[in-house]
Amino acid sequence: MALFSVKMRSSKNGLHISGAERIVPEERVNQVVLSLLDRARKHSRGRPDFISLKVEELKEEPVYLKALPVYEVKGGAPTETLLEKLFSLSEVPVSLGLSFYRQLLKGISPSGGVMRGATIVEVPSGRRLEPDSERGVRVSYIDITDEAAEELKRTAGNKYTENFKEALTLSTKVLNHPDVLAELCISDDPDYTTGYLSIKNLGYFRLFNLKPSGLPLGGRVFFVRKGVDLKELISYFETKPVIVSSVSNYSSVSLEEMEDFR
Ligand code: PML
Repeated sequence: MALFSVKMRSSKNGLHISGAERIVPEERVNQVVLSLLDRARKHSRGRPDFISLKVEELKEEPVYLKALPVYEVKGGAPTETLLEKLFSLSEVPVSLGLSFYRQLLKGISPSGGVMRGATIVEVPSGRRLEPDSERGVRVSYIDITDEAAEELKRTAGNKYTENFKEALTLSTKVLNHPDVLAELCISDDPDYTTGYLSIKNLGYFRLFNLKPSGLPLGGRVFFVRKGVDLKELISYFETKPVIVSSVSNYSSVSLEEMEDFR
């Protein structure tokens, strides 16, 4: 059965308000278009004066993936201490990881603001590889099945948010690329202080106070292996359809328990 990508983005006075996408069978396209339209019009960031809806038949079969395992990082220690420990479990040098964490909090675009897409960082050199550092690289053609989303809601309980579902879907696609070692994400929504670090072969680590409340800065950093085929990597992020069709565990981990991941 033919599958369709449905994408929505909205803005006001040229400034981005919201965006979302789905991949659905033909018979659900009308319903999904209406629900994305509804979502665009009721966004907490304000009433848009521009909404774009794009419907497109997929030209290739999607890859079906199991979501990354999720670990809620228990608080107690300073955020940088938690990140230091997590980066030490990855192939990203701790000093490089922390330096990009600080850059995200300061505004990582050349003009000192938020990038629309992600930064790509070569490990271990720290060289930025994204062709346009103001725009960054977008990850597109992603969705999660209703069944997997329901299961995620059940396992995450009161820690579930739509932002979390969408971020886990995106990160599952990103980490599935063999040359991606880790992804660091801080929301640019001033009120959303939960972010994550996903680590190759380990999972998605949720950190609850990754930035101070009220800060309108953030973004995503993809840490990649030296020698990566950049053209192929960007094409994978931007064009390969991926559907998350099942979920893994949702559990919590303390600073001390992180040692068990070694
Ligand atoms: C975003 O705003 O796009 C990032 C959302 C990060 C979600 C983190 C989480 O709740 O696990």
